[in-house]
Amino acid sequence: MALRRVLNVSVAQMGPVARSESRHKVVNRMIKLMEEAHQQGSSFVVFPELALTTFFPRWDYDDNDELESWFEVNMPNAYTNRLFECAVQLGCGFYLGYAELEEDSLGRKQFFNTSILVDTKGCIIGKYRKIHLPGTDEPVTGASHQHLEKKYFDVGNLGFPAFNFQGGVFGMCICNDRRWPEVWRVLGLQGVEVVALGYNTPMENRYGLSKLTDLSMFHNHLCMQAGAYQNGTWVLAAAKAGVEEGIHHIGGSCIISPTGEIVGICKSEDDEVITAECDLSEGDKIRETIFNFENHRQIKYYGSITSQTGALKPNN
Ligand code: CDT
Repeated sequence: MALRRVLNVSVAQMGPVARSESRHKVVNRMIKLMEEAHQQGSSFVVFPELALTTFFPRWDYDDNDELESWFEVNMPNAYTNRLFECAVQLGCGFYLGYAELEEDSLGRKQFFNTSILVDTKGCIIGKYRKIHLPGTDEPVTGASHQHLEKKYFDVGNLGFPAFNFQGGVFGMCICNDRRWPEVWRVLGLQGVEVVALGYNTPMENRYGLSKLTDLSMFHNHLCMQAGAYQNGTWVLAAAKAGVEEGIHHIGGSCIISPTGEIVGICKSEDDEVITAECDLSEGDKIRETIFNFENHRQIKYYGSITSQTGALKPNN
């Protein structure tokens, strides 16, 4: 009989982080959340995208030093060390989103919106750098707020790797990535059983598509529930929620099962932990039947997915 592989996993939603809030204070909040996850019997906790700071791409910076101050050059570092120690003490691994500055031997700098998987020995066993960067590379005149991820971050250069972790296969993505089916399928093709992700999603998006709160939340869950079901994977999604520096971000952090059902959801827009028992084999049935990739995928008809970016209308 197949071994039951069951993990207790948590999502740690975070309330707003002020522009003036020190990393020291933010890490204190995160440690409290990790302790709560541990009390709930968890061995893995997911923190949001850019968890250590406010969502800094909402501003345009004249001063390069100020911009670079939001980035981490080393991980772990003097601020985050305590998180890594906590993982060891509590036997609780984690997913952490942060801004990463990488400098090569010639002093050339690259900037990434990054997430890592940390195990219960306090070791980084996986890294992902956000690929679908939303927003603009120049400030938008007259906008209520900026979203300058395209200006401040390089497109991730690690692909969508999956990792053997805690007895299962784990993948990662970050915020806007979750809206793209390609991400889920590339992870699905590596047999992921858990996808961890963090997000910062303004309630009112600047394209005017989601003026209604309901629609922002609906789209948030829609894409993740579809990704879960179509690839037979658990999804653990952590928001940075609430009104941060005047911008309202949705919460709705959740745990989604491989059937696409939401089995746990945060009720607040503040620091909050939810936990679920997650049978890593629960997606097997889906992956062996309706989404048996080997049996049903027809790759000779999927070429445009990788050869073409924009839509080309038929010319008849
Ligand atoms: N952080 C992030 O990726 N947020 C986007 C919204 C961007 S609106 C310009 C998201 O997909 O939620």
